[in-house]
Amino acid sequence: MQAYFLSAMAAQALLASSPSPQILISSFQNPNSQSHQSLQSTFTGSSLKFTRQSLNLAISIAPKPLTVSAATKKAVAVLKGTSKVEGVVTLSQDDNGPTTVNVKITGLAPGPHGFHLHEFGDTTNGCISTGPHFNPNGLTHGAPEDDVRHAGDLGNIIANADGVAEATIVDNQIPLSGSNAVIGRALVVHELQDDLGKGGHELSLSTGNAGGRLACGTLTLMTFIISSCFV
Ligand SMILES: [Cu+2]
Ligand SMILES: [Zn+2]
Repeated sequence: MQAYFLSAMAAQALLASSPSPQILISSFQNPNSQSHQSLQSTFTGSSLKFTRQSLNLAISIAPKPLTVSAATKKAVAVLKGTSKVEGVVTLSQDDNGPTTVNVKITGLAPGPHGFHLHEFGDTTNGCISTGPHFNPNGLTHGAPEDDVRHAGDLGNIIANADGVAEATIVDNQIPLSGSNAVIGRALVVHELQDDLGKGGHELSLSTGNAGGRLACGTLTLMTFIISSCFV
C-alpha cells in the first residue's frame, strides 16, 4: 500500500510538469492498479492458513477411542458349473456367533446332493481346482452335527421335483473372519448324496462319496458393518 501511495504522488508530480498529461496518465495508472489487486489477493489467502494453535485445539477436542460393540459380516457365492446347475449362496455372521447359510440352487436332479465348503476359491480348472473339503483341524469327513468332521462338511441339500434346492444351514465351523475364515474359499454342490462318512465306501471318510462337482462358487465379502459406541 505504501508503494501505491508513493507511486501516486510521483504521478502527480509528473503530471504537473508534463507538457502532454494525457499520455502520461495512461502509461502510469495501469501498472499501479494491477499491483493494488495483487496485494488484496495475497491478504485473503493468508487468512485461511491453519496456525499451530488451531491444530492443537482440534486435537484437544477429538472424541475418545471407539469400542466395537457388534460386527455383522456377510458373504456371497455365485455357483456355476458345466451343467445347467446354478445358484446363489449367502452367508451371514453376527460377532463371533454361528454362521447362517442361505442356499438356493436350481437345475438339480430331485433328491439329496452333497454340499460342502472346499479349501480353495480357485475355479480356473472348473470346480476340481477348489481342492478338498476345508479341513483346518485335520479330521475325517462327517456330518455337520458330528464332532469329527471337516469344517467344510455342510451335509446335503435336497432338490424338489422342479430341481430347486432351498435351505438354511446354521453352522459353527465356518466363520467369516479370523484364522479359519471362509472368505475366498469355494462352495460346491455335488451330483450325489453325501453319505456323511458312514457309507463304508473307500471315499466315505474323505468326500462322503458324493460324486461329481456340479457347480461351485467362491465366497466373497459382501458387507462388514461395525456398530460402535464410546467408552
Ligand atoms: Cu464337496
Ligand atoms: Zn468332508
